[in-house]
Amino acid sequence: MKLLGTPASPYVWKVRISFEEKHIPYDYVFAPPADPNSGVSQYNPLGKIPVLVCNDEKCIYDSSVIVEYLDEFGSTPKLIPESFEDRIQVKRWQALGDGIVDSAVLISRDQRQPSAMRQSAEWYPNQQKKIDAGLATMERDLGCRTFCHGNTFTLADITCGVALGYLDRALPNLEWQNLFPGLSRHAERLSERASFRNTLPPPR
Ligand SMILES: N[C@@H](CCC(=O)N[C@@H](CS)C(=O)NCC(=O)O)C(=O)O
Repeated sequence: MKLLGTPASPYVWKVRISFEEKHIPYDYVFAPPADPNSGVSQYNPLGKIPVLVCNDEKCIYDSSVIVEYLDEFGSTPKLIPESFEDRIQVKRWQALGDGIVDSAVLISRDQRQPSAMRQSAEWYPNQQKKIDAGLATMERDLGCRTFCHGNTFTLADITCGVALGYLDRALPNLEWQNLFPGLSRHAERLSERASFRNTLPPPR
């Protein structure tokens, strides 16, 4: 199996952590989506990374579908629980984490634009509000627990950790740690896991 992606993409990071947690071997191919020679559009009509190209040349995207695919391989640990209620809650955490990342990617991209090309003044607070409300919900739902959902590590923890790690890299001035001490402790715990350490994107 080969995974097309770049170290800067938080969605690729999420998939790479999942590969590590499942102990599944894979080839990681550096493939910037904007480079027409990267092959990304050939495998994903949407031209986005990550893309998983299986040994039978089947192509899988986006990150949530890839993780679900990987979760069927190997026995433990199960990243997405079997039971309906648990599965839905873990996927809700994923939606929250990915949603925070979506807004952070948009803001970070906009901040790198020349001022004449930047979004309007109303646009920015709207994206920021999604991040703030998303973090507040995560903080509340995590409470004092060790894992985002249930008593074991799941995809909920991966997506939460990726969102927090990505905020640190892409929007370092946000300083969310003091406002959300539970999330801050969880980010610390997650950063000590081998899967997070072995795949940590390089600093910008
Ligand atoms: N929902 C998708 C998002 C993927 C995504 O937006 N990837 C970005 C890189 S961070 C990308 O490939 N952008 C190129 C483009 O939109 O043309 C997922 O979870 O895989």
